[in-house]
Amino acid sequence: MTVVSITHGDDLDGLTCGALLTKLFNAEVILANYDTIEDALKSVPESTDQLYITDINLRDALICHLNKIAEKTKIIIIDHHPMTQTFKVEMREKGVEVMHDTRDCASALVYNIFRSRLEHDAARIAAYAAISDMFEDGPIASIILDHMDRKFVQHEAFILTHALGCEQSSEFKYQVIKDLSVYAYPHRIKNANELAYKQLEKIVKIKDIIPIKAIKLGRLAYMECNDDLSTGEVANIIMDTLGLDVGLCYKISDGMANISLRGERRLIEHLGEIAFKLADNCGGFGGGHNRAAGAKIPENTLKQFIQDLSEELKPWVPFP
Ligand SMILES: [Mn+2]
Repeated sequence: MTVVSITHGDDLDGLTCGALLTKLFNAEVILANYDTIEDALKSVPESTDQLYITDINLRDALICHLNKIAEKTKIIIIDHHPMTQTFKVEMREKGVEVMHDTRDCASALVYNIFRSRLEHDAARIAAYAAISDMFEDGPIASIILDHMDRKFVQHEAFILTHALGCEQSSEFKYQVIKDLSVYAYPHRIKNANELAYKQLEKIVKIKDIIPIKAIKLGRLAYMECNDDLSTGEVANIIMDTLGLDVGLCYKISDGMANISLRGERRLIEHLGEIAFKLADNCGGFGGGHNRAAGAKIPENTLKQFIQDLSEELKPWVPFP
């Protein structure tokens, strides 16, 4: 049986899904992100028996591509990003299996579905993803983590998270998938420690720049980043450095702005829902989780997007 896995290639949750599916089915893993998902779907060979799509927020605009694949291939979507009802219904009508839960990370969902076929060590792989994706409190992840040496598993998860923040080459990502699929310890993965250290140094350097470069707007601060850090990482560091509720970071390429939003732990607003709505108004697309979201919009609408976002974030009222 030929199994293909299309998974999010930009973070550890996506890579661990790929690793578990490699372990289970010897799947051929295709790494994708929101820029490349369409091409990834088009590249699925017609001879594929099963296609797993994990940790990717599938937008309604991709339904036509999925329908075409579903004619020949069994598609299984396992994800935790908010999903429209239209999407779920349309997919299920085409025989696509949709396993969706927003409470855990995608890798914990994959682990839970196949746990009877996986070794005990697979739980660690899902735990790394839960920690990295900030889904430690999910119903599956919390049970897994309750039985673990939490400090050890957290340290391993963060070595890998930071290493991946520093080294985004597909060569390194495929090495990580291969090693995790045989339950390697992250600190033993080639170059992982050195890369994690390098990433921490990069973070410290960007923290020095933020107070000078970032612009504050109510509960939000924003900044462009053109270096080799990810917008998601920088958005988090903006929030951290300035002590504000939401950090926004963007990169411009080909007339489009790629935006990441990160919010503080107790944020009341849902950044994913806000990003979905505002990006749609701008003629782009967006979405994501409560405290971690993203959008891609035409560059000339960026100012409006930021302005609208600051208005969505009502002035914070301390305990009434
Ligand atoms: Mn995820």
